[in-house]
Amino acid sequence: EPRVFSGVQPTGNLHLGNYLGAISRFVPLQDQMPTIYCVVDLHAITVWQEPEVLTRTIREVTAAYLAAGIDPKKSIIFNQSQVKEHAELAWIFNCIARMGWLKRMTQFKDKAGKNQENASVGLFAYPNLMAADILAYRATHVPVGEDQKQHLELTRDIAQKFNNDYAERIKELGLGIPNPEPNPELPDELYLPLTEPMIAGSATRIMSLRDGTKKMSKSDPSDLSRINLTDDADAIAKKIKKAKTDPEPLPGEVKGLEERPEADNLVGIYAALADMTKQDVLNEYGGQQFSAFKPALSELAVTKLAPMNEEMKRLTQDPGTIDAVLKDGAERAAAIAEPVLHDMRRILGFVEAR
Ligand code: AQP
Repeated sequence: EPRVFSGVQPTGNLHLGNYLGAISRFVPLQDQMPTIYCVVDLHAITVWQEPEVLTRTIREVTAAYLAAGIDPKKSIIFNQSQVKEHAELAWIFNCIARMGWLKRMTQFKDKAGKNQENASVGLFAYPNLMAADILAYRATHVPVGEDQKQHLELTRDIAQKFNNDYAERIKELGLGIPNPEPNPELPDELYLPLTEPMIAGSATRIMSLRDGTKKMSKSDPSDLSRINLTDDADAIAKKIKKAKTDPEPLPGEVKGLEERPEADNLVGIYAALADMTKQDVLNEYGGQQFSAFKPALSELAVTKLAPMNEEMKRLTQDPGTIDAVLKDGAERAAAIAEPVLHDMRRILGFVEAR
């Protein structure tokens, strides 16, 4: 059974990268298969969060989901901490994943910085919780940006090891599903699916507006580096005007964007916002200077983002409605995750209350 799961952390300013790389792509999927979209607050506390700010940001990400067009009747929208199965399964995966696997994760190295000794244990174990988020629903597809690719590979490794370690038990209990990708390294019946990342389109990695070699990020200290979903038209225009570029005009062919990270990024943003390919954009703007391209990009960004910005503002003024969406979503999410955890406890051999 195909099923989509994805999440966004409530950790500050949602930006254009989060929107184009993830949230905007969640919307069409809800008409294709069951979809579960989570506000991953347990992930957020792997680094310090001011409690009042966290509460506000959880509601803000929920508002962004709704304003982007995710329909709470079609999709399940909830925050992670309301469904206790995430934390429980993460513990089980802490015992499946190997230290060596986690030590290879580049995001941990980036986020922990030089002083790894002082990073929280949660930051190190973050990918296990992410695997739990996905596999508590036995989700098969995860739309994310390029930066999450390594974590999704780890999710597959965890599922694979679990399926292997408990192969006999899964069979005995009659809980397996036939392996859709027969492979000599795996048993012919699996309990956990091998999840596929969905990383596609021209916006899988939006870069900082100040440095075309760095990812656009919520935690970049420079606000000029990103377009926030809460920015108004003036702020968007100012940031695009100040965006770093090189002195050359835009090339006519995509190949001409190689070695020009800033130009490549701005063309990619235009393409993603207009739902065009980069080549389409260059067919229109190739040969032109940034002084002509930037105002066109600003206008497009404002047209696309302003209605969402308005709707987010309206929704965040009514926390009661947002909290009701989250509660309803959490109940529907728990109804899927509870039986999965029940099976997992049986597979592991735990004695449950009866
Ligand atoms: N620059 C980006 N381009 C495309 N996609 C991106 N995503 C993040 N940055 C970009 C995607 O957005 C989703 C949610 O991300 P997250 O909030 O879970 O965490 P993150 O990847 O750590 O995001 P940030 O904004 O970069 O936060 P910080 O600054 O805290 O590291 C994911 O699908 C992600 O791929």
